[in-house]
Amino acid sequence: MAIPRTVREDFPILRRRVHGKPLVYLDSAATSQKPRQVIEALVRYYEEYNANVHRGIYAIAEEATARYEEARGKVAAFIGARRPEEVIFTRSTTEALNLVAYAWGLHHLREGDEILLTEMEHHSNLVPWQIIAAMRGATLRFLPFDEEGFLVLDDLERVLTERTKVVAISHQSNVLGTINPVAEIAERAHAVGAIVVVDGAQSVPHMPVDVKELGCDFLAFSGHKMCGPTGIGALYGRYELLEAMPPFHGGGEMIQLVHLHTSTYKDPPWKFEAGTPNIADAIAWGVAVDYLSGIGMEAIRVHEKELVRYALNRLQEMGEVKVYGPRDVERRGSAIAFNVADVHPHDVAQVLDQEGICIRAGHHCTQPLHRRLGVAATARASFYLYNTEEDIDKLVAGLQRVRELFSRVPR
Ligand code: C6P
Repeated sequence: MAIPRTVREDFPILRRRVHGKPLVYLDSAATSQKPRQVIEALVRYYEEYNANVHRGIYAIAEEATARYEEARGKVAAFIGARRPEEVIFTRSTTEALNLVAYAWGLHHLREGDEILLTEMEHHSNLVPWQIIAAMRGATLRFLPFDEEGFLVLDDLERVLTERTKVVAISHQSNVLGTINPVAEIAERAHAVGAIVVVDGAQSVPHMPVDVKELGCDFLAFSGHKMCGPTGIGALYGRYELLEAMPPFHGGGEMIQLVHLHTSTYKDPPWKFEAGTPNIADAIAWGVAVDYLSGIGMEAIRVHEKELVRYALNRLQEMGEVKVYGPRDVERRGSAIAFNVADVHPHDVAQVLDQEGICIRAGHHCTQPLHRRLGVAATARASFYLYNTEEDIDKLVAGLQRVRELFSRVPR
């Protein structure tokens, strides 16, 4: 394995037992576990320098401000942004995508304009665009995916036109695991004058991501999926675009001058960070970024590819397990959605839970994707740097147990 087993010692929760069994955490696509370093950074902030940022002129407030802005710099460098000011702290990927949809979309989209999405989008990269499209009289169009779970790029000719103003796509599907060719799509989108919004919720935590290489205009991602705390995420935006955008939320901290009828605003990114931000979590996210960088994103990607290869083989050996999404580990990430014969995924998850194994079951906030697959729900196992082949062996043993239990049910 590319990452030593000892990395698990950094994650206190992995010592837990559930239902008397050691915890096997296979739901990192929903949220990752947190290393001790990140947990300690949260405690340190509250114990040593808890103060509001950009306001106080006393020592601990200055310390909090410096650490908060330092975290912005770390996150910006992590995704290859040209400057820290291109990173806006948000609550999550969801809030980041809503920020672009409202602040950019509401002001640039006109009747007859088109927004191009894919059929594999998470609701976070679909519903905000539905809302804005309805408000502006714009139309949504969709790039389909094929039987293997790859986007049908040949269809770009048909769906990407002079009317397309936004192309919003996920970098990596949270269900199929597919890694989409964002750079290629971005080039085609820019050629027709569209902006490119990338949902990086599932890619940024798992592989090296560089916004310059992707060629995107916006990138949304969440701290909690990459060893950071919940409640913190970011929107990367090209600085010129951020400068031209109106604010998303109004309030304290985002203004320069306020009169009774009008106000002027700060420069990006502060123009988009109204009110007291999520200070502790931003700082701890910076520590998470240091942690991941210390291990190396390339090493994490290699580790996950090995796990996925192993898991796909083991699941295939089982028979009666249908895996959705590509088999080629070079073109997919580490979320594996599957179904076990006709056993409902909730039953699968419940049986696994009794073995201390956490997976997710349901539609994973991708109802249109599941409709396209022709199933109401799937079970999903997802891996991260702390998972091992032994975890996958336990998953497979748990699934054998599912089969034993449900083969007794008369059909
Ligand atoms: N997917 C999953 O279990 P938030 O919740 O805002 O941090 O992230 C939203 C989001 C956006 N895009 C993609 C591709 C995602 O996978 C997610 C979150 C979790 O798959 C929770 S539904």
